[in-house]
Amino acid sequence: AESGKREVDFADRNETDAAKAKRLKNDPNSDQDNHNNSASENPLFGFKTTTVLRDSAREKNMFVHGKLNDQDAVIILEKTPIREDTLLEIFNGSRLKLDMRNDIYSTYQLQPPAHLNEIKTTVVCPATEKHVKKYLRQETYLVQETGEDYRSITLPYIQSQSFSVQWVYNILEKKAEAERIVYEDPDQDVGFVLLPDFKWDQKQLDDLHLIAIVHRRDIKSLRDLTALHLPLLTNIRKLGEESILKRYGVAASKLKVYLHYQPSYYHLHIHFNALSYEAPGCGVEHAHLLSDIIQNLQADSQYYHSRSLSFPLRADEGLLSKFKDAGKL
Ligand code: GTA
Repeated sequence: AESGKREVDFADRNETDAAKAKRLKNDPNSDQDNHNNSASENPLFGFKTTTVLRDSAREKNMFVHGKLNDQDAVIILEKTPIREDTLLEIFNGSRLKLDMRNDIYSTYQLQPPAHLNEIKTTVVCPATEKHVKKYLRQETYLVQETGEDYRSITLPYIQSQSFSVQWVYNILEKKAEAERIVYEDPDQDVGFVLLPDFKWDQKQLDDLHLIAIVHRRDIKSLRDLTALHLPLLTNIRKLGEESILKRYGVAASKLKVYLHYQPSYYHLHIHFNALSYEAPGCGVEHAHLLSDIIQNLQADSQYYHSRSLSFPLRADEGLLSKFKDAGKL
């Protein structure tokens, strides 16, 4: 399929403008630059932007809130990394427009073939107010939560309002993303499903990101873990690392394997990231290395029940108000 794709691109590049105009007149849909301009071909057709929640010129992404068929939606647009295996096509198959030339320096606007100019697009629709807040750029505050704070403040809050984990159950029940599963241990006690995180487009290994979702449905987060869960955690580490080595050729020594606290989704899942990749949420204030968790539980079964844990909260997050109301901030 790959060589077929290349042939089409080369053919397109050699086509004269007159020949292209003739081909498009006979079949307007034959041009790869043609846009899908109806709702049936393009589910984003007619999207009405309400506000840009955040954007970053450095990360080359934009989080947009708006209406899609009268429903609230969040759309995340993200330019994808340039891949080494596409360089030949970029250099030989692009249109170039000179911006400026000075001595040995020159800059261009390069238009690569359309398939190398994609924008990774994530759609959340219908989006709840909580989704909109999650993606809005905001001040964050570091909270220190004791075990008692967890039970009296955090737990009642997350029980009353947290993101639905329906997407997680869909994965475990093979109702969604079944074809993306990289590995599954079906054991209902220590088993899990390993699959690419939806932030990873799987086109390059530099930003490798998979998640292991446990089959058990009774573990919300790090806080629920005790030494009884060690067989589950060591199983995920061992089999997760082995399957990533087998599928992607990435060794355990090139991975960071961690849990978020607080997570967005309260069904235990473990992140596997390329070591050198600065994934959103992998900083020290948010991520706990799986190997540290295992050692802490080996030393003290109640470690995560009793210890204080720190985590960042966004300014308008309800949980932050609860901590403020309790005089903890
Ligand atoms: N395969 O349907 C799904 C799915 N959903 C709904 C979420 N995930 C999914 N994966 C699959 N299919 O890594 C993934 C998420 C995330 C993990 C949940 O599950 O991509 P978490 O519970 O620890 O949540 O992990 P957390 O910490 O909030 O992670 P999340 O959602 O990645 O947000 C952290 C920050 O990352 C955000 O504040 C935002 O800055 C950034 N971010 C989120 N989504 C994107 C995106 N699509 N593109 C770029 N940046 C993003």
